[in-house]
Amino acid sequence: MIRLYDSPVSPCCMKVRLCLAEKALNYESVAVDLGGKANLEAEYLAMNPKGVVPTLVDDGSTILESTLINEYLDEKYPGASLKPSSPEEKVSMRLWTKLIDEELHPANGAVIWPILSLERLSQRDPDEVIESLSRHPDPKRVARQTTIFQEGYGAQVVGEGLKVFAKTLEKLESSLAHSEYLVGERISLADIGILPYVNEVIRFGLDQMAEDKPLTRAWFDRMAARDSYGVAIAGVLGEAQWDAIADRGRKAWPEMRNHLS
Ligand SMILES: N[C@@H](CCC(=O)N[C@@H](CS)C(=O)NCC(=O)O)C(=O)O
Repeated sequence: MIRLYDSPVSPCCMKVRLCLAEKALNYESVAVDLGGKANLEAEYLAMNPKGVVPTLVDDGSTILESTLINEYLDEKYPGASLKPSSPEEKVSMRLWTKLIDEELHPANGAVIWPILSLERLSQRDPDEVIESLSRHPDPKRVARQTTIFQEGYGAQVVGEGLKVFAKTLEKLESSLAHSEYLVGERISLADIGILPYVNEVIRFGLDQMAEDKPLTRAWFDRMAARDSYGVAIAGVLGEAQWDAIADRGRKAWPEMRNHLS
């Protein structure tokens, strides 16, 4: 049985759940309570030394890194292939997944983390929050989260992250002028990888960023109409929880938007 160490709103976990759903694979989801720092407990760190989700355990092997997990699942299991067939298109697909790993996901930590966390953290003792943030093994993550906790949405790092999101939306819009999907005419790991981040823009109250991106909106609607979106993304939270997140994003947007002017 495939086991996924999972968290509902983590885009990296969404990406893996989308892949599992597209390949119609059964799996057991083990919830890792990120708010309660279960990812930093010794038992979890022994499996995933970076203290992050997802972790996939399959056939006695532990597979880390969401992009590699999706490549692994696609290689290992039959069913619809989620990679294009030509070597050139495989490179195009991996340029997208590389962009996600190297730029978009780090930016996500600056743009989406505050929407999910700041309100909750602001109700706690600040010294205790800073101590708890400092326990993460990745010093860059600690520095980023601490700065955002102290400076809020005006922090420079939030602006830098937003610019990465804006640049990615531009790139999506121009790529989608040539085809229905990011690489060629069918869904691939590139679409699956980027969908959770576009979902955040649209459903976390930042939808004004995609206002002038009709092709990206139409691609999002096509992706959201698939069964995989329902099980891997939409269905993991109740409507009231989605609305509450979107509300926080909408309240933050006027301050966030200043970074883009
Ligand atoms: N490169 C990793 C990144 C994983 C990652 O950053 N996961 C986040 C959730 S999306 C996490 O576990 N954060 C825990 C924390 O910040 O304490 C991957 O793609 O799997």
